[in-house]
Amino acid sequence: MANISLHNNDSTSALDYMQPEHLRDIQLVRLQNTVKRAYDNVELFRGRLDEISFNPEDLNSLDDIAKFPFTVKTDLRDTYPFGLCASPMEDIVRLHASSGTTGKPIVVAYTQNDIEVWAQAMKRTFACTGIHKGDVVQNSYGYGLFTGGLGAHYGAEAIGATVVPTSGGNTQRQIMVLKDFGVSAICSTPSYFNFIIEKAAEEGIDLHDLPLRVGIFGAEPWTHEMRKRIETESGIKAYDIYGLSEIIGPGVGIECECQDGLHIFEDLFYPEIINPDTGEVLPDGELGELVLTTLQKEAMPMIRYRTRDITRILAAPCDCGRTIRRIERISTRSDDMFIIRGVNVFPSQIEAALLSVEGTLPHYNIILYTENGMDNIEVDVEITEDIFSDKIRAMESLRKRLSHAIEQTLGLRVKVKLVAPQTIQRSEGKAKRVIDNRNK
Ligand code: DLL
Repeated sequence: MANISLHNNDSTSALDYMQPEHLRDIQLVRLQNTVKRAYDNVELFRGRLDEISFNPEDLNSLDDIAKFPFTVKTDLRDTYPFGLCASPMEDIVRLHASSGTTGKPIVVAYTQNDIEVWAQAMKRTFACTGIHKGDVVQNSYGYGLFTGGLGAHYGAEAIGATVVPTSGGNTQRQIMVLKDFGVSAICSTPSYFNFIIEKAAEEGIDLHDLPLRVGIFGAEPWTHEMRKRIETESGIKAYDIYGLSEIIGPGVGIECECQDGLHIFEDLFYPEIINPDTGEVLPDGELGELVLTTLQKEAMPMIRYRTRDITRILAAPCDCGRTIRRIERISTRSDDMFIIRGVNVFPSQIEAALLSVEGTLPHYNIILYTENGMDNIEVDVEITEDIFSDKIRAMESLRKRLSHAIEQTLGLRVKVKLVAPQTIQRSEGKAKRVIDNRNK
């Protein structure tokens, strides 16, 4: 193995253009270190590797990874709060937590080195979107236990940009900052940016007139149709950013200027796609669940973590020239799916159908309910003021077009309700659009 630098602290973006053999060499050394660290310091990993009689010293090929058992979210819950830590508490300089809908959150820990690796991952993330020194980055991801705020913050500083740490919420102030501080890039959830667009319009501000050029949107699923809406309404280029607390936070993957899949920083995170039902590893190009192994995390190494996020690896070279592979935009999580009258339905399919029809706004709710023992879907969608104040006939015609578009996509008839602008609750972070009232 010739002359491989295992430290990515100085030159960053060069790592995105490595020869695949070079990358694999780096991945193998880092995987060996990670597995050894996990085995030596984390009871759960040691127990699982002992169970399959695997000695970390025997790991000599990347293919060995397929032998390891998966790690799942309940492993973090069961070992709450620090059971998966591989570093002593005095070496841990930061804790974050992901809220989850029920029970205890999952807690994630970072050493100083982890924080630096993360900042470099986020620096590369921003570089992919053309953000550079001299840009003013408004960071509207929540600061706090959520990884979005501080994750993006350190990366933007690392690239030399000016960060405005607005965090989420206080939308009027967000707009003032956008307008007055020469902001050229914004980080937020796509749903929150939609809210900002709407509020700005109410104040008579057209985002096309501002220096804002780039949006870094993620932390929740969004569709191509939503991207088109955002780009048209604001005149900016909207990039999809992916990440999860268990692996590091934001900075696992990002789109480049081609906006055709998200590059994964493969020297830091080893991706696999599996069949979620059987656990079998699938070849590049096949749709399945993304499984990630951290290659440089110290405080909380993660081996074969099942993300529940559904995607595929796009192995074809990207036109941008980066050699790190891409994953397809994550349209759904395996646990977001619901089954209605025998049909598998993903919320993103409904979003795509709704936004393909003119006259709708990107604010909607999906309500699941039971009637006469049958499960049904009602989609409440806001429509533009023009249509809302128009004749009943125009509204009925729009409602029919929407029902038709959804039926075409799902193969299922659903109830569509047009609601007045401003009726649906806006989100300042991750949107919650599915309301499950079944059997209530
Ligand atoms: O959402 C980290 C993050 C912050 C990512 C800011 C991007 C920007 P968690 O709160 O742990 O971490 O949630 C992770 O959110 O497993 C996905 O299901 C979902 N998710 C994150 N980014 C995307 C995306 C942060 N671009 C979970 N598209 C993940 C679709 C996403 N889903």
